[in-house]
Amino acid sequence: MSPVKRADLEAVYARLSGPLFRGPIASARTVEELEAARVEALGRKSGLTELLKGLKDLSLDEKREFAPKVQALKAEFEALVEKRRAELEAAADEASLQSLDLDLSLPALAPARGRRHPLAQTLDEMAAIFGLMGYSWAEGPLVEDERHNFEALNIPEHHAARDLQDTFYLQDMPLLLRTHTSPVQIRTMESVRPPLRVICPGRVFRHEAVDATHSAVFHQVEGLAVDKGITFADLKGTLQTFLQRLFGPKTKTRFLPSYYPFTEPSADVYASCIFCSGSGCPICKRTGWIEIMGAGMVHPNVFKAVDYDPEVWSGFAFGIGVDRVAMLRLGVPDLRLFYENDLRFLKQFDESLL
Ligand code: 2NM
Repeated sequence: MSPVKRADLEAVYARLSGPLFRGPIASARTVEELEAARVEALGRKSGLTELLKGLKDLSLDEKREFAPKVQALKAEFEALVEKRRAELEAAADEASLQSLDLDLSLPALAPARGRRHPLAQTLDEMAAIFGLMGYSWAEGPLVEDERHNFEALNIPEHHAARDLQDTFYLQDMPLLLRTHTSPVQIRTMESVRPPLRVICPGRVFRHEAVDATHSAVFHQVEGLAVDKGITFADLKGTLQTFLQRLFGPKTKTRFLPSYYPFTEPSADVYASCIFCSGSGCPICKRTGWIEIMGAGMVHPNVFKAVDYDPEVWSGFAFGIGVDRVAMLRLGVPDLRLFYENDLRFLKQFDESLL
């Protein structure tokens, strides 16, 4: 390696370490300008690359002296480029924020929170009470056949309930929209052997004129308990416990004789008025009592239809209208409000209300 060569390298180094390349990097006003300055200082055709290549022609001692200086210069250039790049990007971010006119000190908008529909809340609470009493939850199809909706329930062919006036039939098909959730109890008995305790919550359909207290679509929680030796006393105790948990421990209950084709004997079940505690008010029509549910001992014909021996097994069943209970508990005067789904209405029912 000649001294001339070394003198050349020294000259290049001196030129490079001056302001010639540092200046354009530090004062670049755009990312594009910065990139051009970087190529000048560090690119393949730059003096620095020439220097790095020239190192191999130096003697070992010269290399030891010179190489670290060149490497340091390269590192310094690279650091300068990165520093300027960060400055330009920060300035660009700031400028775009300014142009968006954002106030980052404003509190964030709370995310919109949904809630259970008031009918679903009411249904869930009833189901939970039976859940604690050991009942399981069963669901079934909304479109049923006549056997599960009527025949197996001891509702004969010419019964009024089967009339087109009351039931939605599917066109040209032997199918209908279930008029109660009892077909789910029939399906349960067809598939499991007793003993059993089950509730069947869900949507049901009746061909009815709609008004403040009637809807063609409404909801039921029906229930069924079958075992050896179940009596009407079990029915009374279970439903009294249920109503006291639903309406409060001071609630009194009353059972009046009634008629359903699928139960014998049958009863309508009343709770003492939750508004006047029984002293008489417009809600209970001055009677002090509000009719809440129907119930009874399962008719032997129902057991025969599902191949349970009525000489061995007995049971009680009951049906509650969810919509009416929701109206009473939430103070809603018109059933249609539950089905219009106006958010201004629905928003009033926090899930903690019940
Ligand atoms: C009611 C009233 C009385 C009832 C009976 C049955 C079944 F399937 F076990 F026979 N399910 N639901 C029943 C009994 C329903 O609703 C007012």
